[in-house]
Amino acid sequence: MDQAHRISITVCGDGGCGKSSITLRLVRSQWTHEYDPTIEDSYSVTRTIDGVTYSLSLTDTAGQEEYRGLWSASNLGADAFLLVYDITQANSLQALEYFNEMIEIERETRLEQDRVLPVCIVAGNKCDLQGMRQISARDGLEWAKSRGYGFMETSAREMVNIEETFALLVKRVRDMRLDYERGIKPAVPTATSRTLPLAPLPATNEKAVPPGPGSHSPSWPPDQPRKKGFWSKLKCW
Ligand SMILES: Nc1nc2c(ncn2[C@@H]2O[C@H](COP(=O)(O)OP(=O)(O)O)[C@@H](O)[C@H]2O)c(=O)[nH]1
Ligand SMILES: [Mg+2]
Repeated sequence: MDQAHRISITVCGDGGCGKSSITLRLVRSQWTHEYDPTIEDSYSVTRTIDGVTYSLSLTDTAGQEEYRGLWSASNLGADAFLLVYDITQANSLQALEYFNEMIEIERETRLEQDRVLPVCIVAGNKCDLQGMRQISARDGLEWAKSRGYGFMETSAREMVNIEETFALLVKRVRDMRLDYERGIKPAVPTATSRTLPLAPLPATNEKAVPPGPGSHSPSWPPDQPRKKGFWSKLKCW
């Protein structure tokens, strides 16, 4: 397979957010409860997106603070980063700042060297744990959007948006490379340079907007129990 169809992805985020679970779900469809948080591992998997087969190499990093020193230059050299946080841990979105700072330095370096810039997608994981939610989808989306990154809520446990997240990532890398070949070089990624939302985000608990006049939404009020499949309808930014 030629280089154009190879994509390297670094999965990062705080310890316990579900990096290994997400990675293993994609690679092996496997769900187990505990993975050794100290282990950094790499995997290869192929996916066909829009008729083109890509070889993805994923690095599942060891996210806990004491192991961050193990982050190698090769992790930062990735074509794309999946920044994972845990929607049930209030500080886990903030923890992405650490990784984002490294990625921004990397972006500066690539700009200076006239290389293709990295693509970043943010994943708010554990969206099956609605009752324990600490970070609203809106806050996650805002964090991502303000940096020009894509956004998804995922559940490795329920296998929600796992394939979709990686498909989005592959498409953005593909588009970024095409732009680069055509001489289109964004100085900094901006929210407006990215794709528009595919669908409105579902009403989150605190900021639901009532339907407009004449609308008879059967799902109003938003607090009523949600039907199974709700999260599988959650679209990306
Ligand atoms: N409920 C739920 N638990 C999850 C999910 N993803 C991971 N976990 C659990 O969260 C813990 C940490 O997951 P792990 O993948 O080891 O996180 P890592 O340290 O980021 O690699 C484990 O107990 C997983 O079973 C998810 O989507 N939903
Ligand atoms: Mg892990």
